[in-house]
Amino acid sequence: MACSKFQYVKHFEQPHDLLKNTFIVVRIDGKGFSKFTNAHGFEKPNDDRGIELMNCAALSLMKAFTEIIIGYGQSDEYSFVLKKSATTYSRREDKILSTMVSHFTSAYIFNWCKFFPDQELEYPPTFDARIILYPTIENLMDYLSWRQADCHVNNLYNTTFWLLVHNNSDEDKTSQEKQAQAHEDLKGTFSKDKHEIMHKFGVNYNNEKDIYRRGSILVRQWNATQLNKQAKKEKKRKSKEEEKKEETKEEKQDITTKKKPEIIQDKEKSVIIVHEDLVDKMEFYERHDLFEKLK
Ligand SMILES: Nc1nc2c(ncn2[C@@H]2O[C@H](COP(=O)(O)OP(=O)(O)OP(=O)(O)O)[C@@H](O)[C@H]2O)c(=O)[nH]1
Ligand SMILES: [Mg+2]
Repeated sequence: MACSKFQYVKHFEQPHDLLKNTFIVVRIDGKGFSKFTNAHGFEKPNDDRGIELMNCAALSLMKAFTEIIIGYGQSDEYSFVLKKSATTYSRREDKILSTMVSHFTSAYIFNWCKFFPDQELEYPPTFDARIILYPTIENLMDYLSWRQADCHVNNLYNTTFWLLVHNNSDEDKTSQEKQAQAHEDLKGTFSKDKHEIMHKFGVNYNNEKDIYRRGSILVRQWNATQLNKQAKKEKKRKSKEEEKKEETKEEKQDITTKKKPEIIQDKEKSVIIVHEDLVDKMEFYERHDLFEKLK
């Protein structure tokens, strides 16, 4: 009786289901990381420990959520792409968003001491998150291109900026003043000007590490069951093609004696990390079989 009196409040909850047949992108971003990275002595402009910790947290998330096919990370942000047919939490927005950002944050904190053994966490880092739905693969590819182009632009700026600051030998200037000077020097400069400035200091931007220039891409691998399914599908497709061509007896023979797909050890949760160029690069998606995996 007492319980039923209160039950009506449940109806105030408004769960929202994400539109079917769309790619779900979850983007997580560090809150106030300009302050957080300063407070924890991160190297400027890129701290390998910080980048590896972000990648470790992302990997942990991708191991927990097997419908995430791609992760893309740079600076203090990570995007995760779920396949179009994903059914994680029945596509409930609040569950997906809150659980993923919570998992990422706790993995970041849980693994902190592995990457920063000499630096205590001064206060708990926080991440925000949003969900964006993309209806077409082209939209999704443009989204990832946009994030990687952002990484490139920011890294080009930051690399030049810190080179100017670190090479400013004016002893009367404080670090703050040197930074203000570098900002001033870079105002209105184009990409080619920044390359020239770097060149003056003997730095060739193209030799900077790929992980800095392009960020990190985590790509899910096929598991054994999927691989075998793929191989069968491919075999079927090929034999259909052959039928159409009215192949010769010899060709038929070749197909029927073709080796059975190899049984590969189950690597259900395996993910690889690459630092490739994906801006407008169809071949990136083809090389990693992403058109199939993202279906
Ligand atoms: N030194 C250093 N700083 C980093 C590194 N990666 C990220 N950051 C800092 O993190 C910031 C990320 O940018 P934003 O997300 O726009 O800034 P934010 O302070 O986190 O602000 P909000 O996201 O709006 O809360 C950069 O501007 C840097 O200050 C790194 O490897 N080294
Ligand atoms: Mg941030």
